[in-house]
Amino acid sequence: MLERISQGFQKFLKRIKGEGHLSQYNIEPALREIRLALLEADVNYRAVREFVSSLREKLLREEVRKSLTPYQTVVKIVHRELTELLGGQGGKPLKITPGTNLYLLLGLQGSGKTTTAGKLAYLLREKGKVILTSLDLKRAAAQEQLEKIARQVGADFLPAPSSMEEALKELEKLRSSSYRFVILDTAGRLHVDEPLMEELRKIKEFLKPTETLLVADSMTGQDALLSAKSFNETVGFDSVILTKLDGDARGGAALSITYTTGKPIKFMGVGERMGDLEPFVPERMASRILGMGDLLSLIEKTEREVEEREARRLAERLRKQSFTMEDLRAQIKLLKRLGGLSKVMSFLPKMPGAGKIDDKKLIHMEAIINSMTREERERPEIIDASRRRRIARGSGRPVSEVKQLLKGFFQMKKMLKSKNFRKILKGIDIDKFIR
Ligand SMILES: Nc1nc2c(ncn2[C@@H]2O[C@H](COP(=O)(O)OP(=O)(O)O)[C@@H](O)[C@H]2O)c(=O)[nH]1
Ligand SMILES: [Mg+2]
Repeated sequence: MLERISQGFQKFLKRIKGEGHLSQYNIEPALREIRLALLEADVNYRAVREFVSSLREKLLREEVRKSLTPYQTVVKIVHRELTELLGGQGGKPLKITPGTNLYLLLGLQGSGKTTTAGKLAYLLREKGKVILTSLDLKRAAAQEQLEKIARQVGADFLPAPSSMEEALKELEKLRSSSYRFVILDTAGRLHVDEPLMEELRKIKEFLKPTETLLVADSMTGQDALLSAKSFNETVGFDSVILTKLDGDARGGAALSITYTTGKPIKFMGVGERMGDLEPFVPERMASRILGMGDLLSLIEKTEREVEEREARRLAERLRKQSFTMEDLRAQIKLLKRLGGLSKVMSFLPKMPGAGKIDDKKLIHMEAIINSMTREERERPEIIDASRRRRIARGSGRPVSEVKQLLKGFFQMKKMLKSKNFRKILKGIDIDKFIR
């Protein structure tokens, strides 16, 4: 991701590192590395010029020249400037209001709108009910593609009627439905074209979406910027989702789309799977570009991978109806580490009777399961009163708590056997978004 730009910054830092202190003379060749890299990566040339001159000015300030370790000061300054260019510290989250939220996706054909609609649904479904619908009324294939994606991520799908008027009326009705999120895919063209823009403008005017998001393909460089500009001027949008950052070594659009349009990047697509959409965090992206080993990202990625593996394993067990105490323990471990919002938790049934689960309670539950024998964990139905007493003693918890845990477990198992739950489970095709 953004390799070329990253190389440029690293060359810059290496040159700086070799200098005792910074001066007008030794800073120019170093800055040149950045300028070249940015231009080669298709960053808008005005953005490059402004960025480099602002950086130069800050680097040449008194305190940097006088500081004993200019290198670290420089890294800090460059990081801050890059963060600014990328949209500023913290980034901007997606706007979510109480009630039903409607998100309108715009973009050229092939930019990744339909895929992104699914990814967004996948991210949001932990927060509430999601429905996907496509206003690409002319192409039957567009409807089919989105319907398939909706099924994959476990979101609902609203097939569009054949006329735009009817479609908009249907959507208006959804406004006062129990859906928390309505995600609207639209038709795209290969190039910006007047009738399409007019249609999108009308849609936007009529529906007044909570947020209108431009989906832009980062691999298309300057074209992405140009089309973003015309979408901004004709239809207007609130924020940007950059796609295909995984595939591109240049990706200059990432660095100048905010500069060009004044609109923040909110998400980035980093692959073709439904889980491959990440919030865009400017300072983190800046760290990545500077090659400071994006520790945060790495940690998150590892967590996600462990979680996905675990999710798949648990789902398999649930399908086979062989959920045991051992699995409950795995679930508790995940809860402890990742909290209730994790992907796994979103499709596991809640433990009945457990009430509000806090960390202490989880530790106690785990202690109780740890005190069971292996056989008891596999077949908890054999746990009688004397075993309960032994387990209580072993875990240092009262017998009543052991009883409560067992009761909760059996209720959970019963729930797993229910038709309803099996239907839900069948609907989730985990392999679709876990490799
Ligand atoms: N590698 C990668 N491919 C993507 C990403 N987003 C979308 N794609 C692919 O881009 C192609 C076009 O996507 P699609 O959603 O149909 O674009 P649309 O015409 O704007 O609806 C598909 O093959 C997607 O799998 C991404 O973040 N990374
Ligand atoms: Mg599409």
